[in-house]
Amino acid sequence: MSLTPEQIQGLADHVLNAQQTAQPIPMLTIDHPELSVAEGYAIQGALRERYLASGHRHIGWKAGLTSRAKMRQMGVAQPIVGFLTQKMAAAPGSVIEVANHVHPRVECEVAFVLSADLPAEGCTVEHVLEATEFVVPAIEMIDSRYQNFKFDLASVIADNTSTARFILGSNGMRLSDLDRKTLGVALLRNGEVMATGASAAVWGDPAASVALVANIVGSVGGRLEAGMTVMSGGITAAFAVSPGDCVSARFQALGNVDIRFA
Ligand code: OOG
Ligand code: MG
Repeated sequence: MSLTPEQIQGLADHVLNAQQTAQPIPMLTIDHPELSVAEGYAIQGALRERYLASGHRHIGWKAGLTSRAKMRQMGVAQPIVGFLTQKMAAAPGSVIEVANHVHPRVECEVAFVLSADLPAEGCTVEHVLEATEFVVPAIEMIDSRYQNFKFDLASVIADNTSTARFILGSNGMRLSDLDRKTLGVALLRNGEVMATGASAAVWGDPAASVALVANIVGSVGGRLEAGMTVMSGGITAAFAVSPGDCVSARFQALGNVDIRFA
């Protein structure tokens, strides 16, 4: 690493300030062109400490950039992980204030709820199938804190992979009752279909994406634990939202999840 521990802490404060004030900042690699993936995760870890110190509970993890649609949209072709806390969750059907965010976008995902810990190394699909209690339909509202929603790999990792809010549907289903690779989904904004997709778009199998998350998290010193929620990654591209918008993700078999914006 080329950054000092003080610089890592300083950059975590810088990103946190952008998140809290909803003011866009240039991506970190403008001032630190050598910023590495490991340093990105070190900044994300320092950011997580700040969240936990202010009353957030760490309740899960998320995959980012696990589908071609997302990689193509963002111009970054490597999967990444971020952390989720209880205060980032929004109830289905509730209202999110756009003004609290920089330039929010929505995407549809399958979320996994774990009943057992996953290995931090060598995690496979079989481990995930065994450890998954149920899956739920989900919407993630991402919000890059970087100007024009433009970033590179290290910068987006430092910004907790654009994590802002997530909405879990109430209809939990066991994986054994689903064909988890061919779940169809339509993402609607104000009744208009913005995108359609199938769950295999996520790393060939959303359970494989969860295994990937376990291994990446393990490589940076964390673990996917029993009781945690894991967002497996956006199936389609993400879409911008404005005040007044209603967004609905309608999944085959899993049902719907809706959120409103003001
Ligand atoms: C990075 C986060 C990506 C996903 O599901 O792929 C993500 C971004 O697109 O801003 O959450
Ligand atoms: Mg996502």
